[in-house]
Amino acid sequence: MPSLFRNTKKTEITPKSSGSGSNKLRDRLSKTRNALARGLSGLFKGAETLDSSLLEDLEDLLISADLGVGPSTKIIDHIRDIAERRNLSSPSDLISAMRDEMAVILDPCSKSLSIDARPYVMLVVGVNGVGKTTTIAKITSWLLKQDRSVMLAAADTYRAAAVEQLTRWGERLQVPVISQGQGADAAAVAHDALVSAQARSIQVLIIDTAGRQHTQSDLMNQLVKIKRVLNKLDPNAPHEIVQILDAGTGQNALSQLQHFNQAVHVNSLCLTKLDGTAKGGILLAIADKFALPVRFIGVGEGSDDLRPFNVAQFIDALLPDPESLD
Ligand SMILES: Nc1nc2c(ncn2[C@@H]2O[C@H](COP(=O)(O)OP(=O)(O)OP(=O)(O)O)[C@@H](O)[C@H]2O)c(=O)[nH]1
Ligand SMILES: [Mg+2]
Repeated sequence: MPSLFRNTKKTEITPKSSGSGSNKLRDRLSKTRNALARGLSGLFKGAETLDSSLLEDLEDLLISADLGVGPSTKIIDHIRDIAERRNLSSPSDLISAMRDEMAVILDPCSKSLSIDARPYVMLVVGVNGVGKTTTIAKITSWLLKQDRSVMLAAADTYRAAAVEQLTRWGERLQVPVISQGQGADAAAVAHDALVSAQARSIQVLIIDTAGRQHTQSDLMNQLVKIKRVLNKLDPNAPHEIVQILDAGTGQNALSQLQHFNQAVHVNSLCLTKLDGTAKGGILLAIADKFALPVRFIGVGEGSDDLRPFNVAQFIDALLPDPESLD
């Protein structure tokens, strides 16, 4: 094999910022990308050929970047497969091969939100502090921009502050919030909200729930009860159980999803806090294991810091520019 990686330039890790949507996403995902770029730069520097030891190091790098063993192995196998058939003449070829396999792994997650019922009921679940309530506000803001009518339900009755938080968002976004205050039966709140949304012909009802750990069986059963109560009012409700996962929790997100999925059968995901972590690669591990639609990704604390998940844009934001590695 000819010398491949001689004269490799230093990897550029500063994201370009022309202000376009995809470049803004690159800015927000810069922690993950910079970590990958540093690792790749270190690998390519001094490497002369694409040999098995370089591929092993690359696999280790991907695993340590939270992509997980499954996706990392698939990416390396794909690179090896291409290298057997044609010359991979530069790091940019290698990055392109990574990009292609990542797109295959993420493809099953690429199903955008489709509002095909009225009211379309979204039950939002997840462990404590992952960004459920903030994501509900962001989704509401996004839906309002699509001229959808939205109602919120404060079924996190665990803490008074939780009801207040959602009510404040409702006021700010000017959407109705159904609540019964702290200590109320969460399923009763969900029930009243759906009755009200049906009566007012609201397009989307989003139900906030308390953060919970899978070990809290009473709280996990509460989710089952909410689901059952909604189902009695509308056999198709909830139309979507959305689990919110904090990207910063890395591999732990996988076990959170597994446990919630066992309890209530999760239909879709939102991955939050991608702006604050170098663990954004976890989305590949999630995709590989669960193949669930990822509706949105959260990239900040503001109500507009949400992006519908787009595979190509996400990979562009995650990987360093191939040109910067030539
Ligand atoms: N940087 C960043 N912060 C976020 C994002 N999403 C949520 N947060 C922050 O995460 C913190 C927790 O968010 P909440 O929406 O209250 O989380 P929660 O899951 O509703 O929390 P509980 O109801 O207590 O379980 C807040 O400070 C949010 O501003 C995000 O995408 N990026
Ligand atoms: Mg909350």
